[in-house]
Amino acid sequence: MLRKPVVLITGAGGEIGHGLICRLANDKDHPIITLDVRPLDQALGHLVQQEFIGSILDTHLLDRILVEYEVDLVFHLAALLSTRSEFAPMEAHLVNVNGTLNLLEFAQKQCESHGRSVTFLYPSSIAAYGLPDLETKARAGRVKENEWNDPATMYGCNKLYCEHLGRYYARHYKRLAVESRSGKVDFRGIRFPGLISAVTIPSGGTSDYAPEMIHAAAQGQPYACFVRPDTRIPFMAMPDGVDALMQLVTAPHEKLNHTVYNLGGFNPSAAEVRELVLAAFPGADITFKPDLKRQGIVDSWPADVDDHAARFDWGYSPRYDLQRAFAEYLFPTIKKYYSEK
Ligand code: AKB
Repeated sequence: MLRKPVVLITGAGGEIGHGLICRLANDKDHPIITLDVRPLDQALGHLVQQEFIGSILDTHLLDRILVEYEVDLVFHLAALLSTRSEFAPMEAHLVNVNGTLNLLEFAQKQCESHGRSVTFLYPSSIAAYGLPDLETKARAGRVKENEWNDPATMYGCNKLYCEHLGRYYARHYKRLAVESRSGKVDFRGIRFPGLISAVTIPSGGTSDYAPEMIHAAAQGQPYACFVRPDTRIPFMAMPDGVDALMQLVTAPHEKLNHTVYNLGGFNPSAAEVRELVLAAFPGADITFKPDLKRQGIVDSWPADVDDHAARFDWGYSPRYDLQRAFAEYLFPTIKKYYSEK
């Protein structure tokens, strides 16, 4: 029996996976298989060829997938986010680092078995940066990929290290072997800012205050924001995040001068997000009750990122600036979403 060529998405039930499955499902050339610890929502489950329920730490399960399928493209989305990782750093390291290593090894074995390269898409994060204080953060402005790589969270350390692991598999894997085995895994990373989706609510992250504020207002629930009003980090609308992943997949290898790219979208302060939410949902009850510890994490992330490299190398060009994201995507989609629930 021939193995079937497919795309593998790990952590498929998460926020990015949700948007990505809907997008990839339109493309009949790319049947999807997924791996997640929890079953997918029924609506998503119908869009995929096979759903594996299990952990990225289960190497027997990965071997089974290797035997059954030819994978040319991996979206490795499974991870514990920053807030959750800070409560369980050992578990975070296990899932975020060992899990990623398992998937890189899986991709390498896939290449060696079907003889083609495997494109490996890895969502890194602005958490890979660490600014020591607010004064430095203000002075640093839009940070470049190679600046301030001193993450102050377990999640950020995991992301930065896995970027390096990806580069190792792509360029140096088993460099002392008689026959070179590197250059088979085509690792491509994106350092995502906070992502805001109109149809899913994040959990376990520290950029969650913006989407939480919007979704609470849309449901008529009060919300106490856990960061100060002047807090500023970059965000992007989920459709732009999914578009970017798809664009980076198809970018010609020779155009890519980096293994990991910053992406920016817009970077409102928490107070500016609140104002936009109040304009769309007048009377929404949004207050500020900073949690100093979570605040410290967000304060260590840059106020904005320099995404010139992505724009230049593979034509990244987000559809949504701040106004358009709220007016044309978030508010209409969220209102419809909750009215149909
Ligand atoms: C988190 O808050 O942990 C994530 C991220 C910025 O990577 N949303």
